[in-house]
Amino acid sequence: MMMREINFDGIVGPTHNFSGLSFGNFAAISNAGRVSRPREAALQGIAKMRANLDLGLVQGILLPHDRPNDTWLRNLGTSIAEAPLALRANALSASAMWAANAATVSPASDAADGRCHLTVANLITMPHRSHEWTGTLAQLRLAFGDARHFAVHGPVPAPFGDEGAANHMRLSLTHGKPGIEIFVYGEPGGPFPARQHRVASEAVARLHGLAAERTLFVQQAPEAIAAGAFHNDVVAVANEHVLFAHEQAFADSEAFYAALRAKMPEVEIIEVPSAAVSLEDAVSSYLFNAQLVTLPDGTMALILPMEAKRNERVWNWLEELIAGNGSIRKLVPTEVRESMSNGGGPACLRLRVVADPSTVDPRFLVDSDRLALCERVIERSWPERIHPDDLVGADLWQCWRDARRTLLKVLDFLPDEL
Ligand code: SUG
Repeated sequence: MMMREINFDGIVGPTHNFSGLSFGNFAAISNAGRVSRPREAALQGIAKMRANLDLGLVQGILLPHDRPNDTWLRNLGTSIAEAPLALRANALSASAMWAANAATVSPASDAADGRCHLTVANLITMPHRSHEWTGTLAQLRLAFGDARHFAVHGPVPAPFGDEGAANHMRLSLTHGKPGIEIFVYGEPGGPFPARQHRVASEAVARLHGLAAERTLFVQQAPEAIAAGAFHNDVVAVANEHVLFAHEQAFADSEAFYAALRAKMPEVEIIEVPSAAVSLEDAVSSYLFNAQLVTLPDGTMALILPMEAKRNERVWNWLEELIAGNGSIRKLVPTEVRESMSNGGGPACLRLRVVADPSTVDPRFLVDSDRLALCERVIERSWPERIHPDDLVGADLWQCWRDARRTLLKVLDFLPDEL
C-alpha cells in the first residue's frame, strides 16, 4: 500500500451566491446581498488544485450537488417554484464546496479494523447545510466504495451537531503511521451557535474504532467562536507532527498541549501569540485556514489565502516563521476570494484523506488534463454573476442544473449516478 494524503477539493457549484445564510460567519453575513461570480469562484478553486498538483501533491475532487434540492423542498411540503424566498436560498446554496465539512476521516492506521473510516457530517446547525449530507454520502460511497479499505458511515443523529473535518485534527509522525486524533467541540452559551457538539465527536470516535489513549476531545475557546471562528480550522491546523494554532484557539491550551505532549513527545507546537496577531486579524486574514502540507522533499508548506498576505502583521509573522528553523518552510498564497467572501478559505475547500490512491474510484482523482476538462465546462456553462434576487428565476434553475450535469458527464459519471 502506498499511503498518501489526498486533498479532495469541493468544486464550486454554479449556484454560488451571497445570501448571508450563516449566522456567526462574519464574511458571509457582511457580504450578504452582493453579486457573486460563480464562474470565477470555480476557476479559482481549479487554479488552487492545479498549483497543488504542481507542488507534487495528490489531488482529488468532490462534485457540486444537484441544486435546487427538490427532495428537501418536497419533504418540507413545497417546491422551488412555490417556496418562500428564504427556503429557496437554502435549497440553492452551493455550500457543498466546503469539503472540510463533508466528513470526518480517520486513516486506516488509526482504526481498530485497519480500514479508513469516514463519517459524513450532519451539518444540522445551519438550514442550508443540513441537507448537504445526502449528496455528500452518495459521493463518499462511490469514491470510497471498496469495503476492503474503507468504511463510510451515515450521519450522527440529531440533535448532535457535527461539522466534520473542520473540527478535527490529526497528528502523526508521517501520514501513514498511527496518529493522535483531536476532536474540537464548542459549548453553547455564546453569541453564536457552537456547531460541533462533543457528543457528536465522541460518537464519531467510537464509530471509527479509535483507541481512547490516542484520542483527545478539546474544547474550542468560547472567545474564538465569538470572534467569528465558527469552526476550529479558522484558528488551528495540524499536519504530521506540527500543530499550528492561535493562542486563543482552545479553552484550556495548557492542559491540551500537556496531554498532547504526553501522547506524542515529538509534537512541534507553533502557537501564534495574540500580541502579534489578534483573534480579529486571524479571522479576517484566515491565516490558519491554510492547507498545511508535507511536500515531496519532506518539508512543510502553508497554502494560504491571499488575504493573509494582504495583512501586514500576519504576513510579517509568517515570514519570520519560515526564516526560522522549524518544519514550515514555504508560504504559498492562493486567490480564493469568492469562497473567502462566504467564509471559506483554502482549507475549507478540501477534505483530507490518507489512503492509497489506487483504492479510490479514479473519477474522483484529477491530473492536469482532467482539471482542464473541468475548466472548459465551467468557462462555458457556469454563470458569470448571480445577484440574490436572481434566485427566483425558473429558467436559471434549469441552466444551473444542466451546467452541473455537463460537468459530471465529462468526468465520466453516468446520468443519475449522483
Ligand atoms: O458553513 N459558509 C460556510 C463556510 C464554511 C467554511 N468551512 C470551514 N471553515 N471549514 C459556513 O458557514 C455561507 C453561505 C451563505 O451565506 O450563502 C456558508 O455557508
